[in-house]
Amino acid sequence: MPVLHASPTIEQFMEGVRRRNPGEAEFQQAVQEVAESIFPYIKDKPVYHEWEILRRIAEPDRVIMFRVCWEDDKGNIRVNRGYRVQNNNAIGPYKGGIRFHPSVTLSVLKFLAFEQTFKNSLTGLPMGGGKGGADFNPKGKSDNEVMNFCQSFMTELTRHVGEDTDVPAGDIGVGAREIGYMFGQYKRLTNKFVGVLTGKGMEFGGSPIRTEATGYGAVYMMEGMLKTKDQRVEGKTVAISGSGNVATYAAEKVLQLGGKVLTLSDSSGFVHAKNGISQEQLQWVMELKTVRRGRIDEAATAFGWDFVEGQKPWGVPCDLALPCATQNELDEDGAKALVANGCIAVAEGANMPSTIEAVQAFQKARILFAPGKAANAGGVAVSGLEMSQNSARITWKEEELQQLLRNIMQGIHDKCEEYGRVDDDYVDYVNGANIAGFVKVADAMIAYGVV
Ligand code: NDP
Ligand code: 2IT
Repeated sequence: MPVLHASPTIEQFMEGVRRRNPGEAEFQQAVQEVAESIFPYIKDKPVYHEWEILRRIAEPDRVIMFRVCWEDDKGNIRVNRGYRVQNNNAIGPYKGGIRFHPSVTLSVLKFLAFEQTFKNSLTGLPMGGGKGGADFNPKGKSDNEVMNFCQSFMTELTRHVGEDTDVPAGDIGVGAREIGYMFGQYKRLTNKFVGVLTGKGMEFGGSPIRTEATGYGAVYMMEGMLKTKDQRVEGKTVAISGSGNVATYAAEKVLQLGGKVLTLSDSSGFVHAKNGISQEQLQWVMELKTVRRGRIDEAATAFGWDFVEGQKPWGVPCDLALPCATQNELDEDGAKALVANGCIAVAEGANMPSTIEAVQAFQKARILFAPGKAANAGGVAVSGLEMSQNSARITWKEEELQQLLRNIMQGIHDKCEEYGRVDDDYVDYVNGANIAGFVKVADAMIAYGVV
């Protein structure tokens, strides 16, 4: 049985993390943010120190790295690097998305798998944390090239995943098309039709509202936060970054609730619609991004919006902000600009879009701020419900899933409030999410002993 030795300080703990994971800036950042919540919480709970719980969660169960060879349309052999990080399966099979983007590194996927462990715990569903991907750039590739890549990627991944082992889904650069190709390859190689992936098409085991769930869920989280201040989304101006799955469905929910969406972005810059974006215009952007795979400035040209090249939207005055593109896209200057312009609430649709300094700026200003692991958990939550439906070989009605998503987001909000309330006026949702996510995983790990 473990003995109580001197507990490390947070600095000593982080020094160890940095030594063991050199050069992995994103991973170190994600661990530090969580450690800053957990260390004060477990100060008077020695059992978590004795069992080295945080040290163990911050060491992935395993990391799989592999070569992905494929042939492009000109007959050239191309080589990419694929990964699956299986971080922790204390409370359920590994679960988390697959990202295809040239910026994918081991550090990025380790940070995402670590975050996913806490996020999945927060949903209340039985899912562990994992993440995978490749440094493959889908931009400019033909459908045939994307299919070749997905099939080759899945040929290796098939050995490591399974409906009770590890269940991947989409993320940046991986949507319905890629999930279809990967599911087809898994089925072909194993001769099994099982729920090994989520985010599938409705014809082959997908769940109603999985596509909308992350963006809608982020806005439900925002609603819950605003409610604590007797405020609503209706009538508020909203700055959103990104124009992919999360950003566009977050925008749709804002419109449904009577808010005004001022901005969207992609990696080339942001568009500013001074009078707000309409549902028809949003639909056009969705088609631009998922079918024609064009650039966001085309929307500015089509609708007479401003296009600001190479910039983020955080200088645009707004009441609410939803960063929904990628990690570290909102820095200290962006956060200060939002606060100075009167922004009252930020909910992260993306994973870790705010730098540590940006989060500190929001906390210092005591505005409402929900971290990604709470605010964007609606996507993986509906993925969890897709797994349940696949196991039972049934499909639930859309209205049921809509209600379940709302309930789960409400539950996440309430857990964050329970663990994160500082005083009558302020909830620290970062502490709340980290601690609430940690406790369930930690208690399961203690039950298993030293494994
Ligand atoms: P998409 O691929 O659908 O969209 C990504 C968007 O972000 C695009 O607008 C893209 O622009 C932009 N973007 C991506 N990388 C960068 C970059 N390095 N710099 C600037 N802009 C960038 O992905 P999702 O909408 O699915 O994911 C967005 C975020 O949400 C990610 O952080 C993801 O991890 C997170 N998330 C996603 C969930 C899901 O269910 N899909 C669930 C929970 C979180 P461009 O078109 O130019 O590449
Ligand atoms: O970051 C995330 O939560 C996702 N990309 C979704 C994961 C999932 O398994 O649905």
